[in-house]
Amino acid sequence: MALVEINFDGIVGPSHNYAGLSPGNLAASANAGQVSHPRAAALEGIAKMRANLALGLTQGILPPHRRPDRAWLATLAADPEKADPWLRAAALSASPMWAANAATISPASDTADGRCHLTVANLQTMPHRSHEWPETLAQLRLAFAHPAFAVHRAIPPPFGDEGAANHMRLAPSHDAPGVEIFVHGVAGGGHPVRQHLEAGRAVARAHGLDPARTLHVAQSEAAIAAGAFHNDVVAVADRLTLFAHEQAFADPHALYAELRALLPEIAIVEVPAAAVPLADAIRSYLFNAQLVTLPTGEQALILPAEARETPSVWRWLEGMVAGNGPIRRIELVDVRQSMRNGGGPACLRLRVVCDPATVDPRFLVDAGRLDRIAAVIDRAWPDSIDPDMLASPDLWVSIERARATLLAELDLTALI
Ligand code: SUG
Repeated sequence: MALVEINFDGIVGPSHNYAGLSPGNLAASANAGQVSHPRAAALEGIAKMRANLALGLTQGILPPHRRPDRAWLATLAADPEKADPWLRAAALSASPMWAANAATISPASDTADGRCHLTVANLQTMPHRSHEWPETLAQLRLAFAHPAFAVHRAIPPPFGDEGAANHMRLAPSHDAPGVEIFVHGVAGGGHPVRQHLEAGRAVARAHGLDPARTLHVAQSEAAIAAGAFHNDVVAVADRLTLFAHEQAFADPHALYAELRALLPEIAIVEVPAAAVPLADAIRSYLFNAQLVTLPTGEQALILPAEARETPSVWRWLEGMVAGNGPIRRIELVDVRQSMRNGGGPACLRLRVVCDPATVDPRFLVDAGRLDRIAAVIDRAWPDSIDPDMLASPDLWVSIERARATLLAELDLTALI
Protein backbone atom coordinates (compact mmCIF):
# COMPACT_ATOMS: atom_id res chain seq x y z
CA MET A 1 0.00 0.00 0.00
CA ALA A 2 1.53 3.31 -1.14
CA LEU A 3 0.61 6.21 1.13
CA VAL A 4 0.65 9.57 -0.62
CA GLU A 5 -0.50 13.04 0.32
CA ILE A 6 -3.61 14.03 -1.62
CA ASN A 7 -4.69 17.67 -1.65
CA PHE A 8 -8.48 17.88 -1.87
CA ASP A 9 -9.33 21.41 -3.03
CA GLY A 10 -12.71 22.95 -2.37
CA ILE A 11 -14.21 24.04 -5.70
CA VAL A 12 -15.26 27.68 -5.33
CA GLY A 13 -19.05 27.72 -5.42
CA PRO A 14 -21.24 29.85 -7.71
CA SER A 15 -22.37 31.99 -4.74
CA HIS A 16 -18.87 33.32 -3.91
CA ASN A 17 -19.41 36.86 -2.55
CA TYR A 18 -17.96 39.48 -0.22
CA ALA A 19 -20.38 39.94 2.68
CA GLY A 20 -17.80 40.54 5.44
CA LEU A 21 -19.13 37.75 7.64
CA SER A 22 -15.91 36.86 9.48
CA PRO A 23 -14.87 39.34 12.19
CA GLY A 24 -11.17 38.87 12.95
CA ASN A 25 -10.48 37.99 9.30
CA LEU A 26 -9.06 41.34 8.22
CA ALA A 27 -9.18 40.73 4.45
CA ALA A 28 -12.83 39.61 4.52
CA SER A 29 -13.81 42.63 6.63
CA ALA A 30 -11.84 45.08 4.44
CA ASN A 31 -13.45 43.80 1.23
CA ALA A 32 -17.03 43.62 2.55
CA GLY A 33 -19.49 45.04 0.04
CA GLN A 34 -17.25 44.64 -3.02
CA VAL A 35 -18.43 42.96 -6.21
CA SER A 36 -17.18 39.36 -6.39
CA HIS A 37 -16.39 37.27 -9.47
CA PRO A 38 -17.44 33.66 -8.80
CA ARG A 39 -16.49 32.35 -12.26
CA ALA A 40 -13.01 33.87 -12.11
CA ALA A 41 -12.63 32.66 -8.50
CA ALA A 42 -13.49 29.07 -9.39
CA LEU A 43 -11.21 29.13 -12.46
CA GLU A 44 -8.33 30.44 -10.31
CA GLY A 45 -8.85 27.39 -8.10
CA ILE A 46 -8.83 25.08 -11.12
CA ALA A 47 -5.60 26.69 -12.38
CA LYS A 48 -3.98 26.06 -8.97
CA MET A 49 -4.98 22.40 -9.15
CA ARG A 50 -3.63 22.13 -12.71
CA ALA A 51 -0.31 23.60 -11.58
CA ASN A 52 -0.13 21.14 -8.67
CA LEU A 53 -0.80 18.20 -10.99
CA ALA A 54 2.00 19.48 -13.26
CA LEU A 55 4.32 19.39 -10.22
CA GLY A 56 3.55 15.68 -9.88
CA LEU A 57 1.19 16.02 -6.90
CA THR A 58 -1.99 13.98 -6.43
CA GLN A 59 -5.13 16.10 -6.54
CA GLY A 60 -8.67 15.67 -5.26
CA ILE A 61 -11.76 17.87 -5.08
CA LEU A 62 -14.60 18.65 -2.70
CA PRO A 63 -17.65 20.08 -4.50
CA PRO A 64 -19.49 23.24 -3.43
CA HIS A 65 -22.29 22.91 -0.89
CA ARG A 66 -25.99 23.52 -1.46
CA ARG A 67 -26.42 27.30 -1.50
CA PRO A 68 -28.49 29.05 -0.45
CA ASP A 69 -28.96 26.62 2.41
CA ARG A 70 -32.73 27.04 2.30
CA ALA A 71 -33.42 24.51 5.06
CA TRP A 72 -31.06 26.30 7.48
CA LEU A 73 -32.50 29.68 6.60
CA ALA A 74 -36.07 28.40 7.01
CA THR A 75 -35.34 27.44 10.62
CA LEU A 76 -34.24 31.03 11.33
CA ALA A 77 -36.60 33.23 9.28
CA ALA A 78 -40.35 32.94 8.63
CA ASP A 79 -39.94 34.20 5.06
CA PRO A 80 -36.41 33.28 3.90
CA GLU A 81 -36.43 35.75 1.02
CA LYS A 82 -37.18 38.58 3.46
CA ALA A 83 -34.69 37.43 6.10
CA ASP A 84 -32.20 39.92 7.56
CA PRO A 85 -29.56 40.61 4.89
CA TRP A 86 -26.71 39.21 7.01
CA LEU A 87 -28.65 35.99 7.65
CA ARG A 88 -29.40 35.65 3.96
CA ALA A 89 -25.71 36.21 3.17
CA ALA A 90 -24.82 33.55 5.75
CA ALA A 91 -27.10 31.08 3.97
CA LEU A 92 -25.44 31.91 0.64
CA SER A 93 -21.76 31.95 1.66
CA ALA A 94 -19.41 29.90 -0.51
CA SER A 95 -17.18 29.36 2.55
CA PRO A 96 -17.01 25.52 2.16
CA MET A 97 -14.43 26.32 -0.57
CA TRP A 98 -11.86 26.64 2.26
CA ALA A 99 -11.40 22.89 2.59
CA ALA A 100 -8.65 23.26 5.21
CA ASN A 101 -11.55 23.90 7.59
CA ALA A 102 -13.54 20.82 6.56
CA ALA A 103 -11.98 18.30 8.93
CA THR A 104 -8.91 17.22 10.88
CA ILE A 105 -7.03 14.22 9.49
CA SER A 106 -4.74 11.70 11.17
CA PRO A 107 -3.05 9.30 8.76
CA ALA A 108 -3.07 5.55 9.44
CA SER A 109 0.56 5.64 10.59
CA ASP A 110 -0.40 7.68 13.68
CA THR A 111 -3.58 5.94 14.85
CA ALA A 112 -4.11 3.03 17.25
CA ASP A 113 -6.29 1.03 14.82
CA GLY A 114 -4.19 1.66 11.69
CA ARG A 115 -7.01 3.50 9.90
CA CYS A 116 -6.92 7.05 8.59
CA HIS A 117 -9.24 9.10 10.85
CA LEU A 118 -11.15 12.22 9.78
CA THR A 119 -13.20 14.40 12.15
CA VAL A 120 -15.53 16.91 10.53
CA ALA A 121 -15.05 20.45 11.91
CA ASN A 122 -18.07 22.03 13.62
CA LEU A 123 -17.08 25.60 12.56
CA GLN A 124 -19.51 26.81 15.19
CA THR A 125 -17.94 30.22 15.90
CA MET A 126 -19.08 31.95 12.69
CA PRO A 127 -22.80 31.64 11.87
CA HIS A 128 -22.17 31.44 8.11
CA ARG A 129 -19.84 28.47 8.61
CA SER A 130 -21.79 26.72 11.38
CA HIS A 131 -24.07 24.96 8.86
CA GLU A 132 -21.25 23.50 6.74
CA TRP A 133 -20.64 20.35 8.80
CA PRO A 134 -23.65 18.17 7.79
CA GLU A 135 -22.82 18.40 4.09
CA THR A 136 -19.09 18.03 4.72
CA LEU A 137 -19.90 14.87 6.68
CA ALA A 138 -21.98 13.55 3.75
CA GLN A 139 -19.17 14.28 1.27
CA LEU A 140 -16.44 12.74 3.40
CA ARG A 141 -18.56 9.63 4.12
CA LEU A 142 -18.87 9.16 0.35
CA ALA A 143 -15.27 9.95 -0.58
CA PHE A 144 -13.79 7.89 2.25
CA ALA A 145 -16.27 5.02 2.51
CA HIS A 146 -13.48 2.40 2.28
CA PRO A 147 -12.71 0.54 5.55
CA ALA A 148 -9.24 2.14 5.49
CA PHE A 149 -10.94 5.28 6.88
CA ALA A 150 -12.97 6.26 9.94
CA VAL A 151 -15.04 9.42 9.46
CA HIS A 152 -16.23 11.01 12.71
CA ARG A 153 -19.05 13.47 13.33
CA ALA A 154 -18.21 16.98 14.50
CA ILE A 155 -17.30 17.76 18.14
CA PRO A 156 -20.38 19.15 19.91
CA PRO A 157 -20.63 22.90 20.54
CA PRO A 158 -19.70 25.10 22.33
CA PHE A 159 -16.17 23.83 21.69
CA GLY A 160 -15.03 25.44 18.45
CA ASP A 161 -13.22 23.28 15.94
CA GLU A 162 -12.00 24.64 12.59
CA GLY A 163 -10.25 21.51 11.36
CA ALA A 164 -6.90 21.04 9.66
CA ALA A 165 -6.20 24.79 9.60
CA ASN A 166 -5.24 24.43 13.28
CA HIS A 167 -3.45 21.10 13.02
CA MET A 168 0.04 20.19 11.78
CA ARG A 169 1.81 16.88 11.35
CA LEU A 170 5.55 16.30 11.30
CA ALA A 171 6.96 12.91 10.33
CA PRO A 172 10.03 11.51 8.55
CA SER A 173 7.74 9.86 5.97
CA HIS A 174 4.05 9.18 5.35
CA ASP A 175 4.31 5.64 6.67
CA ALA A 176 6.28 6.47 9.83
CA PRO A 177 4.52 7.55 13.04
CA GLY A 178 4.42 11.33 13.20
CA VAL A 179 3.95 14.05 15.78
CA GLU A 180 0.60 15.79 15.57
CA ILE A 181 0.23 19.36 16.82
CA PHE A 182 -3.18 20.79 17.69
CA VAL A 183 -3.13 24.60 17.96
CA HIS A 184 -5.82 26.44 19.93
CA GLY A 185 -6.51 30.03 20.84
CA VAL A 186 -6.78 31.39 24.38
CA ALA A 187 -7.36 35.10 23.77
CA GLY A 188 -7.65 37.02 20.52
CA GLY A 189 -6.99 40.64 21.49
CA GLY A 190 -10.61 41.53 20.73
CA HIS A 191 -11.00 39.03 17.87
CA PRO A 192 -12.87 35.76 18.28
CA VAL A 193 -10.95 32.63 19.28
CA ARG A 194 -12.19 29.93 16.92
CA GLN A 195 -10.26 26.83 17.98
CA HIS A 196 -10.69 25.49 21.51
CA LEU A 197 -8.33 23.23 23.44
CA GLU A 198 -11.20 20.88 24.36
CA ALA A 199 -11.93 20.27 20.67
CA GLY A 200 -8.30 19.38 19.87
CA ARG A 201 -8.18 16.99 22.83
CA ALA A 202 -11.44 15.32 21.77
CA VAL A 203 -10.24 14.89 18.17
CA ALA A 204 -6.90 13.42 19.27
CA ARG A 205 -8.71 10.93 21.51
CA ALA A 206 -11.23 9.95 18.82
CA HIS A 207 -8.38 9.34 16.37
CA GLY A 208 -6.54 7.07 18.82
CA LEU A 209 -3.34 9.14 18.77
CA ASP A 210 -0.42 8.32 21.04
CA PRO A 211 -0.50 11.01 23.78
CA ALA A 212 3.31 10.95 23.88
CA ARG A 213 3.40 12.12 20.26
CA THR A 214 0.50 14.59 20.42
CA LEU A 215 1.02 18.23 21.36
CA HIS A 216 -1.63 20.80 22.25
CA VAL A 217 -0.17 24.29 21.95
CA ALA A 218 -1.59 27.79 22.23
CA GLN A 219 -1.53 30.31 19.42
CA SER A 220 -0.13 33.70 20.47
CA GLU A 221 -2.67 36.38 21.27
CA ALA A 222 -0.63 38.79 19.12
CA ALA A 223 -1.13 36.58 16.07
CA ILE A 224 -4.93 36.37 16.46
CA ALA A 225 -5.08 40.10 17.19
CA ALA A 226 -3.11 40.77 13.98
CA GLY A 227 -5.60 38.73 11.91
CA ALA A 228 -4.37 35.12 12.18
CA PHE A 229 -7.81 33.68 12.83
CA HIS A 230 -6.38 30.22 12.03
CA ASN A 231 -2.91 28.85 12.77
CA ASP A 232 -2.36 28.17 9.05
CA VAL A 233 -2.07 31.92 8.55
CA VAL A 234 1.18 31.94 10.58
CA ALA A 235 2.61 28.39 10.37
CA VAL A 236 2.73 25.35 8.09
CA ALA A 237 4.43 21.93 8.32
CA ASP A 238 5.43 19.16 5.94
CA ARG A 239 7.52 16.06 6.60
CA LEU A 240 10.29 17.20 8.95
CA THR A 241 9.98 20.95 8.25
CA LEU A 242 8.10 23.46 10.38
CA PHE A 243 7.83 26.89 8.74
CA ALA A 244 6.47 29.45 11.21
CA HIS A 245 6.46 33.09 12.16
CA GLU A 246 8.34 34.00 15.34
CA GLN A 247 5.05 35.24 16.87
CA ALA A 248 2.85 32.32 15.82
CA PHE A 249 2.82 30.48 19.16
CA ALA A 250 2.34 31.61 22.76
CA ASP A 251 5.51 29.74 23.84
CA PRO A 252 7.56 28.89 20.73
CA HIS A 253 10.66 27.83 22.66
CA ALA A 254 8.79 25.19 24.66
CA LEU A 255 7.20 23.88 21.44
CA TYR A 256 10.50 23.75 19.55
CA ALA A 257 12.20 21.95 22.46
CA GLU A 258 9.46 19.30 22.59
CA LEU A 259 9.63 18.83 18.83
CA ARG A 260 13.42 18.48 18.84
CA ALA A 261 13.17 15.85 21.58
CA LEU A 262 10.61 13.83 19.61
CA LEU A 263 12.04 14.40 16.12
CA PRO A 264 15.79 15.12 16.37
CA GLU A 265 16.03 15.67 12.61
CA ILE A 266 13.39 18.39 12.48
CA ALA A 267 14.15 21.62 10.58
CA ILE A 268 12.47 24.64 12.14
CA VAL A 269 12.41 27.57 9.71
CA GLU A 270 11.35 30.50 11.87
CA VAL A 271 10.77 33.89 10.25
CA PRO A 272 11.75 36.70 12.65
CA ALA A 273 9.37 39.63 13.17
CA ALA A 274 12.34 41.94 12.54
CA ALA A 275 12.55 40.63 8.96
CA VAL A 276 8.82 40.15 8.29
CA PRO A 277 6.40 41.91 10.66
CA LEU A 278 3.22 39.96 11.49
CA ALA A 279 1.15 42.47 9.49
CA ASP A 280 3.18 41.77 6.32
CA ALA A 281 3.02 38.01 6.87
CA ILE A 282 -0.76 38.17 7.20
CA ARG A 283 -1.32 40.61 4.34
CA SER A 284 0.77 38.46 1.95
CA TYR A 285 -0.30 35.07 3.40
CA LEU A 286 3.36 33.98 3.42
CA PHE A 287 2.52 31.04 5.70
CA ASN A 288 -0.76 30.15 4.03
CA ALA A 289 1.35 28.37 1.49
CA GLN A 290 1.14 24.75 0.51
CA LEU A 291 4.41 23.31 1.77
CA VAL A 292 4.80 20.15 -0.29
CA THR A 293 7.36 17.44 -1.01
CA LEU A 294 7.71 16.97 -4.76
CA PRO A 295 8.31 13.54 -6.35
CA THR A 296 12.00 14.54 -6.59
CA GLY A 297 12.11 14.69 -2.77
CA GLU A 298 12.61 18.48 -2.89
CA GLN A 299 10.32 20.68 -0.74
CA ALA A 300 8.44 23.53 -2.43
CA LEU A 301 6.30 26.38 -1.14
CA ILE A 302 3.21 27.18 -3.22
CA LEU A 303 2.52 30.81 -2.39
CA PRO A 304 -0.10 33.41 -3.31
CA ALA A 305 1.11 35.99 -5.85
CA GLU A 306 0.67 38.60 -3.08
CA ALA A 307 3.92 37.30 -1.53
CA ARG A 308 5.91 38.89 -4.37
CA GLU A 309 4.11 42.20 -3.89
CA THR A 310 5.11 42.50 -0.22
CA PRO A 311 8.77 43.67 -0.20
CA SER A 312 9.78 42.30 3.24
CA VAL A 313 8.28 38.91 2.39
CA TRP A 314 9.82 38.64 -1.05
CA ARG A 315 13.23 39.68 0.26
CA TRP A 316 13.02 37.02 2.94
CA LEU A 317 11.91 34.31 0.50
CA GLU A 318 14.71 35.12 -1.93
CA GLY A 319 17.21 34.80 0.90
CA MET A 320 15.64 31.51 2.01
CA VAL A 321 15.87 29.73 -1.35
CA ALA A 322 19.40 31.02 -1.88
CA GLY A 323 20.44 29.52 1.46
CA ASN A 324 20.81 25.93 2.63
CA GLY A 325 17.40 25.38 4.19
CA PRO A 326 15.05 22.50 3.37
CA ILE A 327 12.65 24.60 1.21
CA ARG A 328 14.28 24.78 -2.20
CA ARG A 329 11.60 26.03 -4.54
CA ILE A 330 8.86 28.67 -4.71
CA GLU A 331 5.77 28.53 -6.92
CA LEU A 332 3.35 31.46 -7.14
CA VAL A 333 -0.37 31.01 -7.73
CA ASP A 334 -3.08 33.59 -8.37
CA VAL A 335 -6.03 33.02 -6.04
CA ARG A 336 -6.91 36.70 -5.60
CA GLN A 337 -10.68 36.19 -5.42
CA SER A 338 -10.26 33.79 -2.51
CA MET A 339 -7.57 35.98 -0.89
CA ARG A 340 -10.06 38.87 -0.73
CA ASN A 341 -12.10 36.77 1.68
CA GLY A 342 -8.99 35.83 3.66
CA GLY A 343 -8.35 32.44 2.05
CA GLY A 344 -4.97 31.60 0.52
CA PRO A 345 -3.64 28.51 -1.30
CA ALA A 346 -3.48 26.42 1.89
CA CYS A 347 -7.02 27.35 2.98
CA LEU A 348 -8.36 25.94 -0.27
CA ARG A 349 -7.06 22.41 0.34
CA LEU A 350 -7.52 19.52 2.73
CA ARG A 351 -4.55 17.18 2.96
CA VAL A 352 -5.24 13.47 3.35
CA VAL A 353 -2.36 11.00 3.55
CA CYS A 354 -3.70 7.68 2.25
CA ASP A 355 -3.60 5.14 -0.55
CA PRO A 356 -5.40 6.81 -3.52
CA ALA A 357 -6.84 3.40 -4.49
CA THR A 358 -9.00 3.56 -1.33
CA VAL A 359 -10.60 6.93 -2.26
CA ASP A 360 -13.84 7.13 -4.26
CA PRO A 361 -12.45 8.06 -7.71
CA ARG A 362 -15.19 10.66 -8.24
CA PHE A 363 -13.29 12.84 -5.76
CA LEU A 364 -9.95 12.57 -7.62
CA VAL A 365 -8.97 14.59 -10.69
CA ASP A 366 -6.55 14.53 -13.59
CA ALA A 367 -6.03 17.25 -16.19
CA GLY A 368 -8.86 16.00 -18.42
CA ARG A 369 -11.38 15.99 -15.60
CA LEU A 370 -10.30 19.50 -14.55
CA ASP A 371 -10.95 20.65 -18.14
CA ARG A 372 -14.49 19.28 -17.95
CA ILE A 373 -15.08 20.96 -14.56
CA ALA A 374 -13.73 24.25 -15.95
CA ALA A 375 -16.13 24.00 -18.91
CA VAL A 376 -19.10 23.73 -16.51
CA ILE A 377 -17.83 26.69 -14.49
CA ASP A 378 -17.39 28.73 -17.66
CA ARG A 379 -20.93 27.97 -18.71
CA ALA A 380 -22.84 28.07 -15.45
CA TRP A 381 -21.08 30.19 -12.78
CA PRO A 382 -22.19 33.85 -12.41
CA ASP A 383 -19.71 36.35 -13.76
CA SER A 384 -20.18 38.71 -10.81
CA ILE A 385 -22.21 39.16 -7.63
CA ASP A 386 -22.89 42.54 -6.09
CA PRO A 387 -23.91 42.05 -2.43
CA ASP A 388 -27.11 43.97 -3.26
CA MET A 389 -28.07 41.07 -5.54
CA LEU A 390 -28.07 38.52 -2.71
CA ALA A 391 -31.84 38.88 -2.25
CA SER A 392 -32.59 38.12 -5.90
CA PRO A 393 -34.63 34.90 -6.35
CA ASP A 394 -33.22 34.62 -9.89
CA LEU A 395 -29.68 34.61 -8.55
CA TRP A 396 -30.62 31.89 -6.03
CA VAL A 397 -32.02 29.69 -8.78
CA SER A 398 -29.04 30.21 -11.08
CA ILE A 399 -26.65 29.29 -8.23
CA GLU A 400 -28.63 26.12 -7.53
CA ARG A 401 -28.67 25.17 -11.22
CA ALA A 402 -24.95 25.77 -11.60
CA ARG A 403 -24.14 23.44 -8.70
CA ALA A 404 -26.52 20.77 -9.99
CA THR A 405 -24.84 20.90 -13.42
CA LEU A 406 -21.42 20.41 -11.83
CA LEU A 407 -22.60 17.52 -9.64
CA ALA A 408 -24.04 15.83 -12.74
CA GLU A 409 -20.68 16.26 -14.53
CA LEU A 410 -18.91 14.75 -11.51
CA ASP A 411 -21.37 11.84 -11.27
CA LEU A 412 -22.14 13.05 -7.75
CA THR A 413 -25.87 13.73 -8.03
CA ALA A 414 -26.22 11.74 -4.77
CA LEU A 415 -25.14 15.00 -3.07
CA ILE A 416 -27.94 17.11 -4.58
O1 SUG B 1 -13.40 31.37 7.83
N1 SUG B 1 -13.54 33.58 5.12
C1 SUG B 1 -13.00 32.38 5.72
C2 SUG B 1 -11.57 32.17 5.30
C3 SUG B 1 -11.05 30.82 5.72
C4 SUG B 1 -9.61 30.66 5.52
N2 SUG B 1 -9.20 29.36 5.91
C5 SUG B 1 -8.02 29.03 6.47
N3 SUG B 1 -7.25 29.94 7.03
N4 SUG B 1 -7.72 27.80 6.55
C6 SUG B 1 -13.13 32.43 7.23
O2 SUG B 1 -12.93 33.49 7.81
C7 SUG B 1 -15.33 35.15 4.60
C8 SUG B 1 -16.75 35.03 4.11
C9 SUG B 1 -17.50 36.33 4.07
O3 SUG B 1 -17.18 37.24 4.80
O4 SUG B 1 -18.47 36.39 3.31
C10 SUG B 1 -14.86 33.83 5.19
O5 SUG B 1 -15.64 33.07 5.68
